[in-house]
Amino acid sequence: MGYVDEVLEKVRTKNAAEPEFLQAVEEVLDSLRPVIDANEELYRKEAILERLTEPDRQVMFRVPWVDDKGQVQVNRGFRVQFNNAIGPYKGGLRLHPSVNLGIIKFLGFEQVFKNSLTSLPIGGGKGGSDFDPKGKSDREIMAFCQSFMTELYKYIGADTDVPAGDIGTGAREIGYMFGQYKRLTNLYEGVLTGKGLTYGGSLARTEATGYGLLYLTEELMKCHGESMEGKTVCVSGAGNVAIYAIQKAQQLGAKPVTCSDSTGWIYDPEGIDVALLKEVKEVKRARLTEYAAARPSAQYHEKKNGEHGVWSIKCDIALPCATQNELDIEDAKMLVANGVKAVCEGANMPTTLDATKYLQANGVWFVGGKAANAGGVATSALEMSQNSERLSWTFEEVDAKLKTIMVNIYHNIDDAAKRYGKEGDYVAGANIAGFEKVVNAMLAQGVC
Ligand code: NDP
Ligand code: 2IT
Repeated sequence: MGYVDEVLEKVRTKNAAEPEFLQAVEEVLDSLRPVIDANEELYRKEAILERLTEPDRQVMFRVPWVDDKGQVQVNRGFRVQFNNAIGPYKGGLRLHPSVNLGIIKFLGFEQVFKNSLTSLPIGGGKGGSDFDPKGKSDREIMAFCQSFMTELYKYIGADTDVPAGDIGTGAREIGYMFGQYKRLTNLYEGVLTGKGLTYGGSLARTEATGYGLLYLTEELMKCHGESMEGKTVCVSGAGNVAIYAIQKAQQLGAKPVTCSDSTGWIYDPEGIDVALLKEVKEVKRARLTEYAAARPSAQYHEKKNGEHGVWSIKCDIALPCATQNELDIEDAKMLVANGVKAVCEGANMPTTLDATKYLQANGVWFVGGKAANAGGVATSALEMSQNSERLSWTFEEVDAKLKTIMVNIYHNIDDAAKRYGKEGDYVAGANIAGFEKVVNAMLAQGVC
């Protein structure tokens, strides 16, 4: 049995109850075969793949907090520090009832390769909790965040591990967590990114993941002789990534016509009204029904299992920006039948493995999340730099750096795919380019 299959077998046995983690590992190891085959003896001797698929450490802890009725609630907290070969652990905190260890491990594993692709010195980690922020008062959110940080602070630090936002964690939650970290440690340091602008946050971090997704998509289109001008774009999600993806798509002359949340989706043939979407989601924290109520051109559809939702709308470019496994094989067939040209992932692992293969086999330009959504964490690393030098850069400076990083990522993954005879396979290109840097660093640092 070849080295890749041997390790895959071991990973499946050891992590049988973690389907999302196995899915992420299978995608990466499978696409690394040409690189592994070329260096099999060395990598096997050094147990490179065993080391890459086992987190440095994983912390799980109780998070007790008191709700508005005086009732004590208990959630489970997680931080998985996956690999710090190229820099301190870096990655978001997800607050969603679906969170479990396997989900955090898949996100942490992907983060290692994504962070390497940014070209910045950041290792990979991820954390979160099964806490559901929906419907909670501000006081309840603060109580949870303070309790969460009361345990987490022992394991993180500006040069150790720097968490940030993800699903359910935005500026409000990062603020409460930063305040608690400061009280506990008496340190004012860049221990979290995505902070508010008055206490060390970076301009353009809020916009960065969505904007970065579009900078990469624009470069992809350009290199295939196309532009964004006049293109119809389908976006899923209505959170941080989706909102700023929609905004930048419009700025580049495209027409985003959909968005969605966990209960329903919008088709707005006149193009999404970003100001209204921001008001509904960022200010009121309301459902998309409120968007539809305020916008005559919008059609609202309840989410129904087995239906294609936003992927049933004819488009040139599809940008899944909600959550994992939200675009399956049936959705992929629908997109291909409707003539989609490009699919670029704003979310982490939103496309199932069979859907990815189907899109690629049908000539769709497909860029996975590790490359396409790396703009968020890249800008977090720029926030870390600003915190270290105790300076703040202008919006234009950060945005220009973000654009350069995303354009470079596209060319790096394109080149890596070509080097291994996989031209146009941007999934393989991203995994190979991300892997090479991390493995070089691991080999140089000895057995650890
Ligand atoms: P938000 O919490 O801001 O928004 C998430 C959106 O996705 C909401 O519209 C939410 O709907 C929807 N959603 C979440 N979970 C589900 C689910 N299980 N089923 C259906 N819809 C769901 O998160 P972000 O925009 O920050 O994150 C979106 C994706 O992008 C995630 O995969 C995240 O890991 C990834 N990402 C985020 C980055 C960042 O900087 N924030 C960076 C790189 C990747 P509802 O409100 O109804 O729950
Ligand atoms: O998935 C991701 O890259 C993020 N949620 C952002 C992580 C970060 O540290 O900014």
